[in-house]
Amino acid sequence: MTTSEPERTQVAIVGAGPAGLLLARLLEAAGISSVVLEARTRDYVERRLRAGVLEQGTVNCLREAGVGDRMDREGLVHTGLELRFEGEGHRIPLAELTNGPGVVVYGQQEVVKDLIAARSDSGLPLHFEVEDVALHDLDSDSPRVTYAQDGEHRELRCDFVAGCDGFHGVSRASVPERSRQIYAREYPFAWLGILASVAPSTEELIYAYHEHGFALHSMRSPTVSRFYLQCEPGADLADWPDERIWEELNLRLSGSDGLSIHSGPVIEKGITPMRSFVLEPMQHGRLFLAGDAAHIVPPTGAKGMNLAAADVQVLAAALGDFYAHADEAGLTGYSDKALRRVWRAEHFSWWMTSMLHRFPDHDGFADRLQLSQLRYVCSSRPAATVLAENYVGLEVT
Ligand code: RFL
Ligand code: PHB
Repeated sequence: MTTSEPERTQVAIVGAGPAGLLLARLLEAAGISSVVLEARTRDYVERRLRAGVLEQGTVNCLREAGVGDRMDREGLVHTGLELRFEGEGHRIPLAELTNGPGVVVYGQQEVVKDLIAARSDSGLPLHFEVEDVALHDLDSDSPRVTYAQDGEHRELRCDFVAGCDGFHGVSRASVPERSRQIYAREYPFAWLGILASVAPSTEELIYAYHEHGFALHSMRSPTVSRFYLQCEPGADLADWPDERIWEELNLRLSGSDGLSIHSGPVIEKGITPMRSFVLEPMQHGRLFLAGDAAHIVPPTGAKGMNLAAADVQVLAAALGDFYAHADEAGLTGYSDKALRRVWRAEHFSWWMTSMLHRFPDHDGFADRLQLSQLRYVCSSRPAATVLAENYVGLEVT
């Protein structure tokens, strides 16, 4: 393999998910150079089906970054959501309870497509299909990232490395064990998710608690629906033919109001493990971790992508202060500031997950506690407001 001349940039960004791409865009606006390195192909990254709910803070950030036009045209504004239990739906009026606009349902891969298109229009470096990414000299003022591309060894010299490479990336592993703490929980269930080309059977998202387990009805457009079912952690897709999925969705989501789920061709199917995970601090020397590289939440609170966007807003502002005013306070405080929001989201996501899923040790006592909690959230305005303000996204101080 040949070795090319080292490349130089201010911030090396590892990973082109929402965290890495949005950081690159925010740095571009601040006049800070960056190179983004991504292990997968552009096509793979643009098709990877994941989150769907954007908090207002994320929506505003995408707009201000000049990548909100298609989201504003195609995103679905939701002013409420439904909690369903004992076969009855209960609406939580998110917008009314928070005096705000609610949330926007717009697929993560659409956000990613918009950010990649903007990066490519600006003609700035974003390298796909890089291999063997390794981080070096993170304790010095001039860290390096080495990688391989197109049969060549390459080296990227920089001032800072942003580790935005998700839960399975290399950045987190570059933080020495002695310098970090990990806080984690595995949940004893997983989510089976499908995307189907069928009109949604509801206008707003439905989160359902049912004796067979949790179910969620979400959507992507007037003709595409997204559903999730709680399943065994080691579930095999082969045991979940489409008919079984539709049957189970109908069972868990239907009720006395006559709601029934329209079925249609399943475009995609996958199983997602459920875990909570936080690494502290989110920094080591000149390496700053953001998004899933530093933390995971179970998807019940719809928080993962929003946290990734919040992290990089804090990081971009801190890097802006460093380059514009030689002010390091933002970088020094990055981890503490980001972690305050992370832990709020960790708690909310754990709470939603605990309230809505069936646990293996489920008994009559647990059932009555869960139902009582659900009834309380749906009947007390202050309790509903707790759910609503966390769901649409809090100002965390
Ligand atoms: P990503 O999206 O995983 O991107 C990381 C990128 O890094 C690349 N990479 C590498 N690149 C170079 N070198 C390496 N060694 C590399 N290793 C990895 C990867 O290929 C990838 O492109 O992390 P990021 O940017 O931090 O974004 C986080 C979000 O993707 C994630 O939190 C959300 O999808 C979570 N999530 C949800 N979040 C929400 O805000 N709202 C939701 O409604 C929501 N629903 C969900 C979700 C996640 C789900 N799954 C599948 C886990 C629903 C589901 C089912
Ligand atoms: C989704 O539409 O994919 C989605 C919505 C809400 C969640 C999780 C995922 O809590």
